[in-house]
Amino acid sequence: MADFHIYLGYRSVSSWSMRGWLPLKKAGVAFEETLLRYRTAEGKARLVALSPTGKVPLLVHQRDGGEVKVWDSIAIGEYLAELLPAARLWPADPAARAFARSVAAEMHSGFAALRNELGMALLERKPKVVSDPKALADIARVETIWSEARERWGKAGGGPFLFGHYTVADAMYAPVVTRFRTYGIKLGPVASAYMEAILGDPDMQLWEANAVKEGPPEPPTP
Ligand SMILES: N[C@@H](CCC(=O)N[C@@H](CS)C(=O)NCC(=O)O)C(=O)O
Repeated sequence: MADFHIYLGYRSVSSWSMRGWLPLKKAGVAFEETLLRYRTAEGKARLVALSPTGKVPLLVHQRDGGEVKVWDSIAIGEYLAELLPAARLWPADPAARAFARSVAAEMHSGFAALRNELGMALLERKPKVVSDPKALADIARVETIWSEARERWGKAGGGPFLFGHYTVADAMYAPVVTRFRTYGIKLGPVASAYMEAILGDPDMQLWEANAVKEGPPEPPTP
């Protein structure tokens, strides 16, 4: 049995599950995963019994004879970065790391208009003209973040991600990349190249393949 176990929701719509799973996959440790269909009474009851918030993702780590639970996507990234420094889940440079943590937190706590306007629908393609000014401002802010990180650190870092190699910040923005693809949001060349890198990442492709196998989620409960 692996020491790590992650509980996830529907891969096609649960952006927070993706944000918890990606750092775990990137950490390179063995883990088990369980999908909880939280829109069914049985799935929700299991989730409530397991997680203090009744939400996914939830990471459970068997450690020192006990069990550590981490029940929030950004906390999962932080926990793994601390436990497994060789995985380099944050940039090594303090200025880059401060930027990475800030933009990860910004995604975790903000972008409400973007979330409302461009709901996560991983396997769908439904181009949309966005006219809501707040959503447009959110899209512009995301593009600024991606471009600034790529220009200041990513390009010099030798990889295609925000800080070169893959970090928790990339995991936080990965669902946004899929939303922009779903709704046909067009960005400039730096941000577009970043989107291609995220979508072409083998771990993202595995997530998508599993989303297809998993079948569609039940409709949300009113
Ligand atoms: N702040 C949390 C958000 C978690 C969250 O909202 N998860 C949703 C799925 S994307 C959930 O578990 N929903 C189940 C429910 O509300 O019943 C995180 O970063 O992990």
